[in-house]
Amino acid sequence: MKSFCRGFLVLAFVALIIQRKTLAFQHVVGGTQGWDESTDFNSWSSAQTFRVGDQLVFKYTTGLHSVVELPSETAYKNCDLGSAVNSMNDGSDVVKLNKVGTRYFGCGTLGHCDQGMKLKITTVAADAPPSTTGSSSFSSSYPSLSSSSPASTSLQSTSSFTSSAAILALAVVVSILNILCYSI
Ligand SMILES: [Cu+2]
Repeated sequence: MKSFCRGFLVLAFVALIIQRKTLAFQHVVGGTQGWDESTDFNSWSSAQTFRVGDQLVFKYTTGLHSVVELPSETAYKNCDLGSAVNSMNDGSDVVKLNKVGTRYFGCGTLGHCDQGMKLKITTVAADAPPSTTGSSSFSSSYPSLSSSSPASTSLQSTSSFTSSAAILALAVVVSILNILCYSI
């Protein structure tokens, strides 16, 4: 009975580690201000760690703005919307960050990109350490679990919160199993 219990415990730990590594985070672009001319996208993006598997969500009023993906640093700097490689206008546009590298976005509405409504982000490997300083504790890599930054907590989406809650629940289950195993 004891060995069975220990075996199950190991499996539970493995499940916990796997889920931790595959957790996708949704970054709502611009935070609570969303995709808007008044948002400071440089300061928003510098506070984020974008990882392979994460998603960007552009939230804005349909018709007022749009999202175009630009192919290069030059196109980004010059707001060369004619070179766009992708464009979206649903008001809640999701972009999957599926590989390491830099990506560029701008608003497709005339003049908005030139006013600064553009975003440049760099995606790092899924297991890369967070860009912001912090301890290497379980919670530091993901803003949704961090209590030190109320601003980033408010950025979390429902789905990333659910994933984090699931991991916490699993961690609690593993802890309980651990206690049970040693008390048999
Ligand atoms: Cu716009």
